[in-house]
Amino acid sequence: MSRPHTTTIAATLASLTAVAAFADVPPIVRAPQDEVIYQIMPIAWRDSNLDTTGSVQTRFGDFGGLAATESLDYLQYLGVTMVYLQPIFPSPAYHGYQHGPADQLNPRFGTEPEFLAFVNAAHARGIKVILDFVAYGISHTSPYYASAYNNPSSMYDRWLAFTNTGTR
Ligand SMILES: [Ca+2]
Repeated sequence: MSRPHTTTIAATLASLTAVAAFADVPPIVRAPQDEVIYQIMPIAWRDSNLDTTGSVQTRFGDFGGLAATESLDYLQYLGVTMVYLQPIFPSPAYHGYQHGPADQLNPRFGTEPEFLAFVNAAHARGIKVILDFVAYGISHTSPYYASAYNNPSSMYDRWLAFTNTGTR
């Protein structure tokens, strides 16, 4: 018997796969053991828009920074064939490992066209892009959490364990 959340996860993964399928340049196929993988925490990578948080210039990394010629030149110089991006979904956590809606991109990093521009530029250099989708943890901003909090009849109630301490 299929559980409701199985359908939701499948829809999310299908959505992410669909985004990848819209990339203009298909990736080069290699055996996994032949890949040279480089892990990137997007917030700590190259900034392209001199962003600020309040009055502080934070210059967080973003999709434009990933797609920058200097970034791709560096990765290519290292012989990288696959970039592993830590979570790029909306999240209250800087590292992204407590995500909110997983069918959206974190606007801190840019837009979907900017993300796809990075993917296409990477593919054009023979570099694949894989995404870290966090299936084991969500944040209080997740639609699953919002539905299940104080609502045992939620279809997501069984996904989460709540305590009675009055805290989330
Ligand atoms: Ca930035």
